[in-house]
Amino acid sequence: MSGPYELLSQIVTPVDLHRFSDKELVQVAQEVRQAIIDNVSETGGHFSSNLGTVELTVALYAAYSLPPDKVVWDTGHQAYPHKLLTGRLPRFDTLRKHRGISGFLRREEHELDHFGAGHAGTAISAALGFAAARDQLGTDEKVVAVTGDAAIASGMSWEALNHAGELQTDICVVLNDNRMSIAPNVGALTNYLAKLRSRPEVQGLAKLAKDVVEMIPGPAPRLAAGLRHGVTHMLAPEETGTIFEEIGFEYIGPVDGHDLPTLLAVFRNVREAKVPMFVHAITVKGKGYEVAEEDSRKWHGVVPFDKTACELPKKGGAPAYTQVFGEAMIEVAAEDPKIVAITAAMPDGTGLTSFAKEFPDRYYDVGIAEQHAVTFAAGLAAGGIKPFCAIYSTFLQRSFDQVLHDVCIQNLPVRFVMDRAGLVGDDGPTHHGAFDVSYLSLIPNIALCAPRDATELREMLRFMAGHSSGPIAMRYPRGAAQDVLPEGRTPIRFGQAEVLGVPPGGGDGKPTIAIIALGSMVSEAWRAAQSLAEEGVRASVVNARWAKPLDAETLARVAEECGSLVTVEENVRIGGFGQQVRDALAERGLGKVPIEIVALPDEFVEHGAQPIIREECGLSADALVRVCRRLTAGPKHLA
Ligand SMILES: Cc1ncc(C[n+]2csc(CCOP(=O)(O)OP(=O)(O)O)c2C)c(N)n1
Repeated sequence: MSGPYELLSQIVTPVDLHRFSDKELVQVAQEVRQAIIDNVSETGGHFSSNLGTVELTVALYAAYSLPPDKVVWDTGHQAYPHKLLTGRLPRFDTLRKHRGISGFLRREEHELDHFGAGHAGTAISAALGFAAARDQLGTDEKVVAVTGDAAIASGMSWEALNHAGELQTDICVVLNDNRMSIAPNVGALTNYLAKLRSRPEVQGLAKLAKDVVEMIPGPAPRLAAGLRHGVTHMLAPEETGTIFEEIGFEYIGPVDGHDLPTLLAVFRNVREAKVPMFVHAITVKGKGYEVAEEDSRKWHGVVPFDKTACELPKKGGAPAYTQVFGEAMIEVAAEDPKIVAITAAMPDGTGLTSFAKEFPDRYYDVGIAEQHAVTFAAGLAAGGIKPFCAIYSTFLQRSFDQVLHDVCIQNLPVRFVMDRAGLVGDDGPTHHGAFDVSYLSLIPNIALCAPRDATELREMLRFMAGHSSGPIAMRYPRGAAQDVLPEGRTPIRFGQAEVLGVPPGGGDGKPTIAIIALGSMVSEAWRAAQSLAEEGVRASVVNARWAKPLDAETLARVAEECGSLVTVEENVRIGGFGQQVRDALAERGLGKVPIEIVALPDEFVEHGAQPIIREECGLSADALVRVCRRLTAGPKHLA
């Protein structure tokens, strides 16, 4: 078959690569790159990270035998070449779409997705687990972990390297070093890697490895010994010991991660080694698509774009919560010099990029180190500073013990700001912020609020700045933050809900049902109440504002007045807002008031466009209308 993917379309599984000559593998790489450009420009997805791993993946998969060998990808946002080399070309146009293939690796999606991820820093631990399992079972397959220069700086990666150095088992760690996280990479380790890249004696090594390999016909296990004992040491015995060698790895590199012949030579030999190997590959994010090479940050994750014009569509519409937070942060910080902001490698994602420019000395990017970010914030708070720790809901899961043990037990006034709380859409289950109401509400001392719109976000942030009696967190969703509700607002007070009442047009008389909504769901509740009003059902809407402490007094009053309640939240039901409302009412003797809890199910919600998956979970105005109709049609326990 000829055509744009002449060779790639013949590859169903990576061992098919063994049939191709090294020259043909260069063509395979070109086709993989083209398939990424062709498809991601249609579907959106991670772009620059995947263009950077094309040659690395082709070389690895041609040199190793998958299966039975195993490759574990860190995070998975750079594993589209892996998907394309494992027979998923025909479905690649469904990438990240509802019921299509995932943007990350998933064990249930493919047998060669050996280990699923989405959060960074897990690959070396998981790969070491596979290697130890192999040793336990007495088999002899090879195990490789591929990790990025930002992911490798995370605590877990170092815990795993430390362990691997001691186990001295057969494992290969490939460092995909492109000097970039999403934004430019940070931290002392980054500076160290830069030093490694620039050492002239080390730069010669890859070439030496290649030259020697080329002199040996056929597979070259003999060279493995040379590599194992460090070509490095052969060349410059004293100066070239790297930190990776010091902790028990044989270090190979740096190698040009786009030079396929060199990569093939290196991996074919590394595969023969039986001790921990560390291959340092230098890559370029966005490789082969000029604008993405020039600005890989902008092209990290993209929406569909015009691949010929090489342009991303202009952003329009209402500002996102992220942007509103970023602006509000600058406002509150301008008024209080004690305010500082912390991000864990997500300056753009959290909206702190402008803050960083405005207050460079009051801004900390700690890298992919959410656990450290939280305890660092605890230290800052204990030292008399007002830290705002901006971490996505899903990534704060990493820091549960730091929130509990370092912040909350000591009642330290750390301010947590959780973007992407709720269903995020195309990134799927690893990224949905589905749990924070549950995992934070169960911790004593912390307060948790959720704004209903942009204006309320600003007001809550200001409230948080002035709240110094203990830890406090705010959650808000991915997406636009327009103000959609009626004019008029009540000021933010600690632990107090806002009763919005029945929308205009609902007629006179007492409401017969109340919808108690948290944060992102307030606008849906309001829309539902508007529809119900048209049908003559008077539904009162309460903007809960606080998941903790609950405004039990107001909720009890509303329950008595309306006689039935629906709670709605973008968090799992178990341990969530609704269950707490039900408990609070029961404690006040109102356990018989009919109450329906609308929340995320006790399962991992799949990826797909936000409106589609919200609707599937019943988190939409239409779904709320149906629930309210059912409840108001049923018998009443309270008049
Ligand atoms: C625990 C965690 N924090 C933050 C992120 C968000 N994130 C996704 S990719 C990425 C950068 C990864 O950089 P690197 O490991 O160098 O890989 P590259 O993108 O450069 O290939 C970040 C911060 C994440 N996925 N997981």
